Order: sequence, then C-alpha cells, then structure tokens
Amino acid sequence: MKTITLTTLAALLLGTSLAHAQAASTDTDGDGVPDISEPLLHTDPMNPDTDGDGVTDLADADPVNAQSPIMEGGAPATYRIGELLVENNYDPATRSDAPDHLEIQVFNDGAADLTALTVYYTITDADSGAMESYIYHPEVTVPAGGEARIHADEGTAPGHLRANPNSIYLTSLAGKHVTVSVQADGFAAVQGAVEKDPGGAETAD
Ligand SMILES: [Ca+2]
Ligand SMILES: [Ca+2]
Ligand SMILES: [Ca+2]
Repeated sequence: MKTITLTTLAALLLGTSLAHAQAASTDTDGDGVPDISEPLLHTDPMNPDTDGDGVTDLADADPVNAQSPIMEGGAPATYRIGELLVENNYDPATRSDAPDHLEIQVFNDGAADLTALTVYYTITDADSGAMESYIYHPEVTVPAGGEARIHADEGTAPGHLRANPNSIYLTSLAGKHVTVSVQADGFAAVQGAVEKDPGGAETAD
C-alpha cells in the first residue's frame, strides 16, 4: 500500500489552496479588480478602464458610466452618422450575418479626411433603467467624400473597438435605448439614437 506522509499531504493541500488563491486573485488587465469580480461590477476583465474615461476600474466610482467628453460648439459638422445598428449586423467580408453589436457608419461630406474622432455612446435598459456610457477614440480615418464604419465588438481589425463583455447590452434581455455622439476635433458633434429589441444579443441573425 502506498503511504502518504503528513508532510506530503500538507504540501498537497497547501499547493491546492495556493492554486485556488492564485485563480481567485488573477487580474488579467492589472486594474486591481480580480477577474472573478469584474462581472459583478459589469466591467471588462480585459480592459483596465472599461468606460474609457481615464480612471481605472478599481478607482472609478462608476466604472461603466463615463461623463460625456463631447464639447459644445465648434465649426459646423461636415460629417454625419449614416446607418446606426445595434443588431442585424452583416459582415461583408464573409458575406454573412455578424453577432449583434453597435455599428456606426460615418459619412464625411467635407473636403478633408477626418481623423481623431471621439465616440460617446450610452445604453439604457428599458426595463431596469440601468444606464452605461462609454468613450472611445477609434483609430479610423473617414476619407473626404467617403465613409467609415466603427464597430464595438470583439474584432481587432481597424475600426473595431473592444466592447465590454459584461455590459447590460449582452447581460440583459430587455430592450435598450442607445444614443451615439461622434465628434471630430474642432467641429460640432453629430448625434443619433437607435432602439434594440428585447431578447438580448444574438450570435447572428
Ligand atoms: Ca482586472
Ligand atoms: Ca477591468
Ligand atoms: Ca473608467
């Protein structure tokens, strides 16, 4: 019969509890909030500043509600929001339906390329009234006389921003009211709004 010494047993138990402790304290994005706690705060375990306001998730009193960075005034906007989707997205690259996500089409009617855009969007849950708001600075250029699309999803290609996987957009089945503001430096902002049907986000539809 194989015997196990008390020392071995103690080492095994210690090893197990250490592994548990390490798993419980894993903090992938290094913001001080353990991975296992981020869903409780509705924050993103892969993003140290989920709402994009410059304050880390641990220090942020309201980590999924950023104050609007949109400036009043500015030159008349030479751009506009075209399509604004929160579901029924389509991926032209694969010619197939894409998982539901926020997608903003921006038209540039001006004579100069647009860069350094600020995007601010809010999501309000129609049932609970819970609200989230996010700031993004997408690295996209909207060519003069052309258009660009900005996606808040899991994509990594240009124009794709990381969306919060613990957002009410994904975790609540209620309908959502979504507002979007887009502003180029020195110009007036443009706004849009869209309603998302109840039923949560579908992988594809
Ligand atoms: Ca974290
Ligand atoms: Ca985080
Ligand atoms: Ca923040």
